[in-house]
Amino acid sequence: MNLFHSNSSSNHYLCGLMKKIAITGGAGFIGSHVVRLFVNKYPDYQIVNIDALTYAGNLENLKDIEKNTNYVFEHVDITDERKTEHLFVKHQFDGVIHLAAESHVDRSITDPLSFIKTNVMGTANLLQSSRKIWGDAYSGKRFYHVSTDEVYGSLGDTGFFTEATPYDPKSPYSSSKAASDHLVRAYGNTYKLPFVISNCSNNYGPNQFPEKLIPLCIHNIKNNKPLPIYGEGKNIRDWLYVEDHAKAIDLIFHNSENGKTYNIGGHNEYQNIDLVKTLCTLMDQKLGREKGSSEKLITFVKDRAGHDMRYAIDASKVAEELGWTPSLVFETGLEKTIDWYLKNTEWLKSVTSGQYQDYYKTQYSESI
Ligand code: NAD
Ligand code: TDX
Repeated sequence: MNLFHSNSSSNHYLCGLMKKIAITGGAGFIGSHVVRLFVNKYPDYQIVNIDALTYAGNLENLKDIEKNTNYVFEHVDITDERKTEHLFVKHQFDGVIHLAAESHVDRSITDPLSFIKTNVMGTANLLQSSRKIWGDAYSGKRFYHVSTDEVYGSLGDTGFFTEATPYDPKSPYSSSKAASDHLVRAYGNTYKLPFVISNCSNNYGPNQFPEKLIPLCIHNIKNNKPLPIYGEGKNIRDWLYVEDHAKAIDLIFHNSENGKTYNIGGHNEYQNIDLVKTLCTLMDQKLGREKGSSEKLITFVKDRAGHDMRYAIDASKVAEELGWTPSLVFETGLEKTIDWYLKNTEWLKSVTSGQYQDYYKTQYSESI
C-alpha cells in the first residue's frame, strides 16, 4: 500500500490535495536535511518544522529554504503537552516524521533525565496528539518514528543487526530511544495508530554538531587541538552520509506498509582509530599540511562508560522491499563533509562558542 506516494503527480489520491507534514527536530542535523528534501521535492505539501531549538537546533541550517511558501517553523518543545497538542489542532497534520531527540550518548551519561524527558515523554506527547486529531479516521495518516541502531545493543566481531534482533540497549540514550520505539509500537497495537519505524546507523555530513566524532575531529584538526580517542579506538561504527538517510526516510515514509520496521545502514564499518587516521590524511591534503602532521594530534583518553563495541547493520530489507541503497562511497562523503566544514567557518564558529566551550571542558578536561 502506498500511503503517501513519492511521485505526487502520478498519484490520483493526492492530486490537488495539500498534505501537511510535521517534521520534529527539523533544525537539527538529520532533521534539517529531511526538511530540505521534503520542502524542495514536494511543493504541494506543507512542511511544519517543530523544534525547541536546544543547543543542537540551529535555524541557520535551513537558511536556504526558510522563505519557501510550503515551509513553516514552530518553536515548540515536544515535552510541553499542551503546546504540542495545540499545534496538532492548529495544523491538522496528515503525517508526522519524528526526529526531535536528545541524541548524544556522552551527554546521556552525565544527564540521563533530559533524555528520558525528551525521547520518551516527548514521543508519548506526539503519539497522544496524533491520536487526538486523527481519532479513528486513520486513512492516509502516518506516524514515522526515526530511531537508531543502538537499540539493539553491541555486537562482537561478527554478525549484523537485523529487524528481528532483540532490543538490548545499553546507554541512557539508547534505552530512551528503545522506550520510544516500544511506545510507538504499543500505540500501533492498542489504538491502531498507523506507524513506521526505521533504525539507522551513525550519520555524518554537513551541519552535524561538533560534539560527535567526525565534526569534532575536523574542528580540532583545523585548530591543531588534540583528537580525543576513547579507550584504544577499536570500537566500530557503520557510517552513512546524512543525505542518504534523508532519502531512505522519504522512500519509507511514502512507500512502506504500516507497522513495518526498516534498518538503514551504510555497509561501511570502520574502527574509530582508522576513521580518524583517514580524516587526518584528508585534512592534511585539504589544509596543505605536511603528510602525517594531523595524526600527531591523536590522543587516547579515558573510555566512554559502557562503550558499545560494534554496530553493524543488515540493510537488506529496505534494499529488497523499497530499493534503497547508499549512494556515496565513504571517502567521497568524508571529502564533501570536510569541504563543507572548511567553507562554513561562521557556522562552526557560532556553534563552538559559549556553551560548547563549557561542555568541552567538562567532557574532556580530565584527559586533554
Ligand atoms: P540533533 O541532536 O542534531 O538534533 C536534534 C534536534 O531536536 C535539534 O534541532 C533539537 O533542537 C531538537 N530537539 C531536542 N529536544 C527537543 C524537544 N524537547 N522538543 C523539540 N525539539 C527538540 O540530532 P540528530 O543527530 O539530527 O538525530 C535526529 C534523530 O535521528 C534522533 O531521533 C536520533 O536519535 C536519530 N538518529 C541519529 C543518528 C545519528 O548518527 N546522528 C543515527 C540514527 C538515528
Ligand atoms: O571524542 C570522542 N571520541 C571518541 O572516541 C567522541 C565524541 C566519540 N568517540 C567514539 C565513540 C564512538 O565509538 O567515536 C564513536 C562515535 O561516537 P559519536 O560520534 O558520539 O556517535 P555514537 O556514540 O556512535 O552515536 C551516534 O550514532 C547513533 C549518534 O550520536 C546517535 O545519535 C545515533 O543514534
